[in-house]
Parts: sequence; C-alpha cells; structure tokens
Amino acid sequence: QKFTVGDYLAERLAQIGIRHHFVVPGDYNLILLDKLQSHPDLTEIGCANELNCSMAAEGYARANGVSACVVTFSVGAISAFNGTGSAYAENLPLILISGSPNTNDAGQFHILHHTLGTLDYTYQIEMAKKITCCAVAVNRPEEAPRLIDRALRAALLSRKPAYIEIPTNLAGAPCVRPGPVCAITEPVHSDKAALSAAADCAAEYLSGKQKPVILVGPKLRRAGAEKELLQLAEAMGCAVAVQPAAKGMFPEDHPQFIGVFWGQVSTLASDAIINWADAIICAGTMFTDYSTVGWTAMPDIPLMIAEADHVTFPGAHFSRVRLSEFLAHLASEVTPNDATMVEYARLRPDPSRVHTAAAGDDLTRKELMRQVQGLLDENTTLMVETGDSWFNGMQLQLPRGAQFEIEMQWGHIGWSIPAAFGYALGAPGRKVVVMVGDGSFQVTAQEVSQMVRYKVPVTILLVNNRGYTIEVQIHDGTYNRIKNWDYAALVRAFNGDDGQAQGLTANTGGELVKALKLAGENQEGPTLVECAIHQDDCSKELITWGHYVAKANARPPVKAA
Ligand code: TPP
Repeated sequence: QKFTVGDYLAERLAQIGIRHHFVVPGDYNLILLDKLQSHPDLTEIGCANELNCSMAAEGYARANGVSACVVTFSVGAISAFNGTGSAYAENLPLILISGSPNTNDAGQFHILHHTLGTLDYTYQIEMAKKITCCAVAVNRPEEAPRLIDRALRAALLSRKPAYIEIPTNLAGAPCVRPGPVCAITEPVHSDKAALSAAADCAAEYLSGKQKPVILVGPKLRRAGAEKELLQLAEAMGCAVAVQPAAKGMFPEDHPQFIGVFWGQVSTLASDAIINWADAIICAGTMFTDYSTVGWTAMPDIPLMIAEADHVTFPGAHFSRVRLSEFLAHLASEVTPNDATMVEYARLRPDPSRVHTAAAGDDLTRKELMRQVQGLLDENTTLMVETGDSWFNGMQLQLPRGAQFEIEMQWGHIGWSIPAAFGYALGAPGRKVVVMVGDGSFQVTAQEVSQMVRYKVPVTILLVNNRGYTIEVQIHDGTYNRIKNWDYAALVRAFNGDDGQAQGLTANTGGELVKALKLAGENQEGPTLVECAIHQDDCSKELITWGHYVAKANARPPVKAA
C-alpha cells in the first residue's frame, strides 16, 4: 500500500510518544483521520466538541509529555484554539492538526462551507500563529515531511503548542517515509561557556549572601528539571517554597519544604521566610497578578531567575543555558547555607488539629477537604479547577508521589473535566481525582460521557455552592448566580444503556464517606459526587486573595504626564 502524507504524520506522532490522538471528525479531516486510525500505535479518542477535544489533549500532554488534537476547518479549529491557548500558557506541546479546503479551491475563487464566506483561506493559520510556537500549512505533498518535522521539533523543544494544516485532498497523497526520529527529538544542550559562566556567576552571587532561599515556579516541571532542583536544594540545605502553580514540583514531605508562597495567602508561613531572605533563587517562576496576589507579594529584592533556556542575574544574563543543566552544575559548586531552614524551624506553624464532623451534620468545605486529604496517596493525581478548588487544593499535603495539576495561567473554567479525561488516558493506572465547582462543571460537562464511553475511572468531586463563588468574592452581581442542575442524575443519564458511571450526592459528612468508598470501587467508569455546601462556605484565602486581585483590577488609568 502506498505511503501518504497522513501516514507520515501518523508515524511521526507515534515516534514522538503519542499513543492516543483526540479528534472530532468533519469533512475536511476524514481522510486524515483514516490514516491516523490505521497506524498500529495510535488509538483514536473521540470527543464531544472541539473545545473539550483541545482541553483533553492539554491534559494528555500533562501526563504524557506531548499530545495531538485533530479537528476540521474553522468550525472545529477555532473552538480548539482555546485549549491550544491553554497549552501555550501552561507550556505544553499540544499538536493542533486541522483539515483544510481542497488545494484547488482558493485558485478557482470558490466560496466554501465552514468558512467566513470570503475567498481567503489563510485566516486560520494566521490566527494559529499567535497561539503556537510554529504554524505550518502543507500546500504540496512534497513539502509535508519538512513542514511536519519543523512543527513537531519546535513544539518539543519549546514545550509550546504547534499547528499543522493539511488540505483534505493531500492527506491521502503519496509521500516519502520519515528519517530517524532523533532529528526531531534530540534536545539542544546548553552552550558550554555560557553554562559554566552562569554557574560561576551564581556561586559568586550566593557567596555574598547570608539568607538564600529557593522559589520554584510552574516552568520547572515543563523544563524537566525537578530532579536537578532537588539536587541543588540538598546541596544548599536552604528552605524551598513553591509558587501556587508549581505545587507538587518539590516533594512536600521533604524537610526543606516550607510551603506555597503567594503573599498573604501562603501556606505554612512560607511568606515569612521569602520576605526574610536576602537572595531568592527563582527556578521556572511566573510572577503574575494571581501568583503575587494583585501585586502585593512581588519580592522586592533583586532576583536571580533561571528559566528553561536562560539565566538572568541582577547585572548579567546568560542565554542558551538549560535549566536542568544549570541547576545540576550549580549544585556541584555551591557552599551549603541553611540559614533560612534554621529560621524556619523557629517560626514553622504547629500542625493544626483537624476536627472530624459528625456523620449526620451538613457537609462543610472543611469536612470535604478533610476527607479529600484522606484520599491522597502516592498514586493519586489531584486536578483542581479554577474557583475555590484552587485555594482548597493549596492547603492539602501531598504525599510523596502524589501529583497536583492546576491550570492557573490560562484559568479556563471547565478545563478540569476534559483535561482529567485526557490525563487519565495518558497515565493509566493512576487514580485521578478532580475538584470542580458547579459553575465550571457546566462549561464542559459533556466530556463526562467520554469517560463513560472509554471506561475511564475518574473521581469527580463537584463542589456545589450554588454559583460562581470566586467571582462573588472579586465582584458580585446577579451574573454570578447559575441554574442548579441535578448533577448526579445528569451523569447517570450519560450511561445510556451500557455505561458504568455513578452519580452520587453527599449532603452530610457520612454520605460523603460512603460516596468516596463507592467511587474507589468503580473502576469501569467515572464517579461524580455532588458535594453540597452552603453558598457562603468558602476558604478565607479566597476572600483575601479576591480582595487584592479586585483592587489590582480596579486601578485607575495612569494619567499622562
Ligand atoms: N469564562 C471562562 C472560560 N473562564 C473563566 N475563568 C471565567 C469565565 C471567569 N470565571 C472565573 S471563576 C468563575 C468564572 C465565571 C466561576 C467559577 O465558579 P465555580 O466553578 O462554581 O467555582 P467556585 O468559585 O464556586 O468555587
């Protein structure tokens, strides 16, 4: 059988480690889908719509390192741009693949379905360029290998999404076979001179400081540098805090872990040590309005910031220095200095006593979180949705091996449902638990039906506080009320006549105990537990954070001088 453009793409996707590709069919991509489907190492996963499809791929990339989302022209791709934007913001190589019009149509000035009804068919790739690191359109079959390889390499190197457009009449066109995959996957190493100069500069910088601390940011994991960060931390013996979006990127049971740093809503008093330090080694950090609590928690000393491919000091910059190599190199040069740990030992808060609610009492947020803590083991991945679930999640103690996933940079409500579906397919055998608010759930609820279809045992804890509580705290109005659903019945409806989903409701602590037990036993599909709590039952951190973020949002325009 002849080898085609579609086969080339399939072979490359399989070679870079993709085992499942997420799709919604449409007439511009059907031949391409046939080709992908016929590859022995790729399993096609159908999604309910392209928003969910892109978010499922986003979640799969978190578990698997890279993912693919295949959609049709415009009506599909423009919806999938949302998950692609998320992948950009969250540093995940998601490959967005779109079918496109027959190559003859543009030159024949045809008006085509699913398009803007003008004669320009380049608008989609032009839009894609803004939200990917590389966007290519294959216009002749001979160009396919070069363009596909370029897009995939760019995505893998920069940990950002890429876009590949394949016309409907080219997916089945003859194509040559791909060369060795290392041409795409081989990493770029640090420049030797830059690396040693950067490490020397860092060692010298630190030798002049008394109270160094390490702050870990969300780009650490994406740069594959968690192991090396641990090496550096142990070589220094100093305190280590993480930013909220980096929770779980440094082991929380490690004696040097001092909590999540975000100003006034920090956990375990890590803010005291960050504010006390005279040098902050920032590894993969992102200082945003959210992570700095409306700019109230931006450290005010000069920072040493190590990113995926460069390091910046007060007074010097080094390009082409890989984060993992830099941290490992620095670990071998630094002088130990545990001053921040000594101080932390003095001010570390004592563990708080957790009160167990009576089984018959109305369910509260505190009791819910007490029970969620009990669910976490080394095999659990907890995914927390935008809303009070972020703040509740931050308070949990992750046992060694437990993973924590959050989409704090993009912050799309509804992310957690399709992303958990994708994540679970990419990490079979892990126990995936989602905490999601009622408002967020309503955005992407359909994807629970794909968990039913593919028998994915995700546990969904739907926190029903009757509305957009996080928004109530930032700025309230009638728009923050939503229609209540019978969530448990909805999930049971997704079963049709053969599904194994469980839809449960917990109004008391005792009911939640029983529901979580059933959830743990159901391995044949998702289990949703509607956890009903009072409308005003939210974390104090949400209220404080909401106050400062609202203040930052409301800054009046600066007057022209
Ligand atoms: N639209 C999208 C796609 N993403 C958003 N983040 C928003 C709107 C603004 N937004 C942020 S949080 C939120 C909204 C509408 C409400 C979340 O409500 P819910 O899921 O019920 O969580 P809760 O705050 O009640 O915990």
